[in-house]
Amino acid sequence: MSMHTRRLPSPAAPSAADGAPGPGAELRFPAGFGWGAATSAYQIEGAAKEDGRGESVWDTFSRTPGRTRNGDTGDVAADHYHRWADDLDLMRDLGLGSYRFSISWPRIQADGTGAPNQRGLDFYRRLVDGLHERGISPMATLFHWDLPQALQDTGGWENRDTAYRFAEYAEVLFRHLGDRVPVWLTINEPKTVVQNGYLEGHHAPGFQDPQAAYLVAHHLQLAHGLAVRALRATGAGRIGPALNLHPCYPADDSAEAARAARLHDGYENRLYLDSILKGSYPADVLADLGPDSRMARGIADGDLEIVASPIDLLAVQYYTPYYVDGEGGTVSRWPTSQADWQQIYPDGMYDILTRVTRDYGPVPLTVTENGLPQADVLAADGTVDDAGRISFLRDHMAAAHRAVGDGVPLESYHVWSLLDNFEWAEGYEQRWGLVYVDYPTQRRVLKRSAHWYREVIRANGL
Ligand code: GCO
Repeated sequence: MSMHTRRLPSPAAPSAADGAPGPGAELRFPAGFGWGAATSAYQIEGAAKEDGRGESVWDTFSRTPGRTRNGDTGDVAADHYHRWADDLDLMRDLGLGSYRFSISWPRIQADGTGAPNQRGLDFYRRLVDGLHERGISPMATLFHWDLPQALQDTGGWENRDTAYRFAEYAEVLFRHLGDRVPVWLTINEPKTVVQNGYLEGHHAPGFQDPQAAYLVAHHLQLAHGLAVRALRATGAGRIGPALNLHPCYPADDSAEAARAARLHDGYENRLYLDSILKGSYPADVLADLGPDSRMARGIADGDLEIVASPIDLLAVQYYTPYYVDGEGGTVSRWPTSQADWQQIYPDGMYDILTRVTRDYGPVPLTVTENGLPQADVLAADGTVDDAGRISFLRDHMAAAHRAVGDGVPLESYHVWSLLDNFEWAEGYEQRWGLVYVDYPTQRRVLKRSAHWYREVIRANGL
């Protein structure tokens, strides 16, 4: 998600304290609230060439010189494909109630079509069974960016056909795992594929083509809707999209900044929310793209009804707000994390959750990602002291709690991420995990934040 921002002086201290617990205070979450952690297949599994797995666009991209930091790839990653049982034990020890993971499409269909690969299905069957054995509820994402390369070779998400291939792949999974996966998420962050993959080009497939980008935005949402329909046809579980949402604030009091922030919100949020929850793309974004855009020409009759197929829940991923100036540029107002695109602003969590409920009605919400990267260090005494992550999580959880108190139907919260992992173009330098991964040995070490999170889960609050 890297953004080019310039920095404004902070007008005031971050208002994380609003709603955060004072000394001795307790913020309890509703009974049954789900505490979880999230990962994705390419970022943790490794085993890139095993058991019939095909190539994905991320294999191609990360193996292309100059595309990722230090030339890092997901070939080995956190070796979760081999260490899954130990990783599940760690999750149980933390007390997780929910585990959000993604399924690698090229493990299920090496070329993205046709008969499924039994060994790929077996891996996820073992994983899901292992979760149930440990009392952890599986939440499976169908697509977290690892498109089979063979489908990219026929146009990838620019090709409308890919949406139909996705629905077939989804149906394979619903048939094989539908009896034991209660919650499915369709497409992870369609916007990031659009912006990073097709506008800025620093994610796979690495293009800089605005016309293609918004056609891709439509096809990803068509794919989402087709998968929702496939689930209804085959029966089991709940389903929804996973959207990264960003509150967009005017950077100053001018009318120009207000207007620009509104359009920015259209591209960041309403382009995905209005379509899925209201059945129409936002008029301001469509007007801005123009009537002859590839996207506008790519919307067939009936598509929006498919996109807006009723969902059971909406997964929200929150990392950062945007401040938009009168020229439509973004400016930075709060301290950033190790990721220069991430401004630390916990109130943004409250704002985005309450806004979704206010504007789109009481659709059940789950936070499926929230977290921050640090250059965590394994100390000689075997500990990893990530105090910054603890305050980040505490402040964001407090903001989510405040939203629940104001009527937001939030049912669960997942930290990004369970494990340190392959952070896309940033390779392994940024560590996002609750659990430290010592890559040379693949040893896992619970960071201080993991011990802290275990107590949050036990208390069901802060
Ligand atoms: C995303 C993805 C994750 C990232 C995380 C940190 O939001 O980019 O869903 O795969 O690793 O968000 O950037």
